[in-house]
Order: sequence, then structure tokens, then C-alpha cells
Amino acid sequence: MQLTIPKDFILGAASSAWQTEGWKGKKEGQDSYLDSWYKNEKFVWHNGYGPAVATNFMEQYQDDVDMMQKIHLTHYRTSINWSRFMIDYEKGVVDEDYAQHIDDVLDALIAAGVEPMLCLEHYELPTFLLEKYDGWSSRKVVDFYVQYAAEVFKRYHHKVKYWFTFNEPIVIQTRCYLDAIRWPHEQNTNKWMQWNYHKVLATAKVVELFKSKGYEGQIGCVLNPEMVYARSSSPEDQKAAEMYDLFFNRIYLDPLVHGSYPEVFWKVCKEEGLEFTYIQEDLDCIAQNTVDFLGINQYYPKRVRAPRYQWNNQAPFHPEKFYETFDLPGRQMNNSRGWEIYPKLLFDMAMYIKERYNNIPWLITENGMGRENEEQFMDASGVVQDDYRIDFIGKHLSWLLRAVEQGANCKGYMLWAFTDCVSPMNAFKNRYGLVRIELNQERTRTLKKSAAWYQQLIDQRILEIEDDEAVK
Ligand code: BGP
Repeated sequence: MQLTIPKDFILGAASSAWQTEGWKGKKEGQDSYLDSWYKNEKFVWHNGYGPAVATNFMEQYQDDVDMMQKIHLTHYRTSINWSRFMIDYEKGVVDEDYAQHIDDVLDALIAAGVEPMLCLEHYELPTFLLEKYDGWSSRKVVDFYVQYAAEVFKRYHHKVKYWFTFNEPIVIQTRCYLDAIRWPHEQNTNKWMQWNYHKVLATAKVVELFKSKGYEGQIGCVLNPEMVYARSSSPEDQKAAEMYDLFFNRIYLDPLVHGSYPEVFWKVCKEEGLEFTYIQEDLDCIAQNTVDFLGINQYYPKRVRAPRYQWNNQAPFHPEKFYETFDLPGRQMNNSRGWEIYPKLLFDMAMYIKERYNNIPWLITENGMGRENEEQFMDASGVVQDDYRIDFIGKHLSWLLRAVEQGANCKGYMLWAFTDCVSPMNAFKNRYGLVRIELNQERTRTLKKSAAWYQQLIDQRILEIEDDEAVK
């Protein structure tokens, strides 16, 4: 079966600053939360790899850009490393060396015919702000972030037309303060709420700033809403799915797209004694400054059922009070990552956005397949024969294209990732790239089979897909 990819539908690839850059040229006091976590708990990072060298993008970005050009890539998303961009937050001093590096990367991309898309924060919260202000617990950090955004827009607005305030803003505090499974392991649900709220407010304030300056281009946010599937149609399982959706999806989607939190959110906060500090003026700002578009990262479906056990009210509140994760028997798995593979996810997510979020323009900003021990698939010439990745992308993209045919306002598909890169904790265990990175000193790069396949897709704009059950 053949599917035609609309002419203006973006086919790109993504990455982030901290997962590629490495620490070359980093100055004292420029650690991010990820750097500090790595320094504090190196032992939890697979084989000890982490952000220190990463893919050495700081020095080797031109090699990557050359490869993008070689495969005719048209769009590339990455982030600016907030923790490296500023030297002094209180005085608003920029690190001119790092700022020049961003200019150089943007110039190289543009010269190669690759449109840059930039995210202001992909987990790169400066450690200084974490230590001195308790990170996003403080309103002051919202101000620092807006000041940083103003400086970034001023310098690069003529080179970049697609901006994102955050990548997956819910993630750090969920892992650190809600689940307490990551450094600094502090369970504190109200802090989780406060961080979420301040990131929503920070997005609204940055949207306001962007508009007030009249910059050309669009500003959005990359979210990772999870497509929630209830185990059954029973009211109990349905309620579990609704609550999951409320706490992990609507908590960002509603204020960012509709301009307000849903009534049910305030009601549940009251019932559960969840508290965070806000003022009416902020809620007005959120109402007036919704995003132009969304980036949506999608990897796996979330399946839930009603909880089987009574919640212990002495325990700190966790949304798990209302749901239990459900593993569908017989599901297809990516065993390297431990994530279910369910390509129809992209169609369902597209319909969810169409129906519940006014069909706002959006694009898949991440989707892809991390695979362990990829060297086993190398042919004699050293090219990784990653047919499983080609299959994964093809099936997911086919569902997305079907959604577009049915009126979804999806503008594109960006693969995670352009090159193999560092993951939080999993480091280089699971490889995601179209480009393989050897972990030698040179960080040698080679195109995988999927890169040639992606190039053909970009050139011909035809997706050939087996006519199997998954796409019927
Ligand atoms: C997303 C992040 C990316 C990337 C990806 C793959 O949630 O935005 O930064 O890491 O997940 O996941 P992982 O690296 O955990 O395998």
C-alpha cells in the first residue's frame, strides 16, 4: 500500500542540547539539573556515560549538519542550554561564547537548507537556580526564565521561526518530586503542583513577550500527553482513565490551549488538599496568552484500570490513588526500552487533539525507537541494518497520515532522534538515531540503513507500507 505525504507536511528529526553537546567550553557554575544529577549519581547512568561528552556536538555539530544535508533533512529541533546561555541570572549576563555557538549552529543549519526549531528548555534547568531558589518552586525563576527568553528572541528571532517554551515540562518534577525516583529524591506532591503551575505561567509570559515584540514565527510548547486507554468500558475503569488524563495531560493542555484549568481540576485539588500558590493576575495572563501550536511527543500508549487496592490516606497524595497501570496481555513490546509499541496511538492522539483542543495546529515533535546492542545488526561495511526502526516509523507515520486525511491539523513528524544520543540514566544504552555514534574518542558517525530510507521518504513523499492489520 502507498500513502502520499502532503507537500507541506514536515519530515524532520530532533534532539536536545544536553543530550548531544558535551561539556567542552563549559564554565564554572554552568551546570544544569542533569549535569548535577550525573555528578551526584553517576552509578545509575548506564555504563557511566552521561552528558559530559554526549555526542560532542559542541565540537562536531558541522559533521551532523553535513549528514542532515546528505539525507535532505529539512527541519531539525534542538534546544538552547539555558544553564550555559547565562552566566549571571540576577544581573542578566549572557555567556557570549555559548551564544556565539548557537549562532554558528543556526548558521550552519540554515546554510545546509535545514530549518531550525528551538526549544528554550529541554530539562536544562540551571543548577544555580535549583540550589538557590528551589527551581520552579520560586516565582523568581519564572522571571529569570522570561528574561532569558527575551535575550534569546532578541538574538535569534530572525533565524528561527518555530519556538517552544519547554520540552515535556511535566517530566523533571514528576520523576523527582512526585515519584521520588530521581535525584534529589524528595517526595513532595505540592512542590510537583507548584512546578507544573509555574511552567504553565512561564509559557504564558513568554508567549506574551513574543507577541508583544511582534516577532515573525510561532511559539508553542512540546508536551508529552499520554494517550490513555481504559482496560474496559466499565465506569470504574473509565474514571481511572479520566483521572490519569486530568493529572498528566490536561494539567498542561487545558491552560496552554484553552487558557484555563478545568473545573474538575480545582475540585479534585480541594478534595485532596493539593495546594500551590497562584494569583488572579497570573490566571489572567494564562487566559490571554495561549500557544500558537503544540509539539507532541509520543512513544507508547498508557493503559489503566481502576485501582484494586484501597488507597492509604496516610501516604502523600499521588494521582495513582485513582488508577492502576494495566499491562495488556500479548502487547507488542520494545523490550530494550520496556515500552509498548502501538502505532495507532498517533491516530488516536490526533483525534483527541482535534476533538478536545479545537484542532489546534500541532506536530509530532518526537517518536522513535530506542534499541539496545545495535552493533549486532551491522553489516560488513559497518552500516546498521535497522529494519525494525524503518518498520516502526512507517507504521506510526501511516496512522498519522490517516489522521491528517480525516482532518487532523497535524503539520509534521519529527523523528527522535537525528543521531544516537544520551538518555536520562539509560545513557547510550538504547540507540535512537538515523546516525550511529561510536563511543570512541572521535565519536565517529555513520549513517544507518534507516537514514537512506528516511531520505527516500523525504525525496519521494510516498510511504510504502505493508498492507497488514496494523494499518487497516
Ligand atoms: C523523551 C525526551 C527525550 C528522549 C526520549 C526518549 O521523553 O523528550 O529527551 O530522551 O524521550 O526516551 P529515553 O531517552 O528515556 O529512552
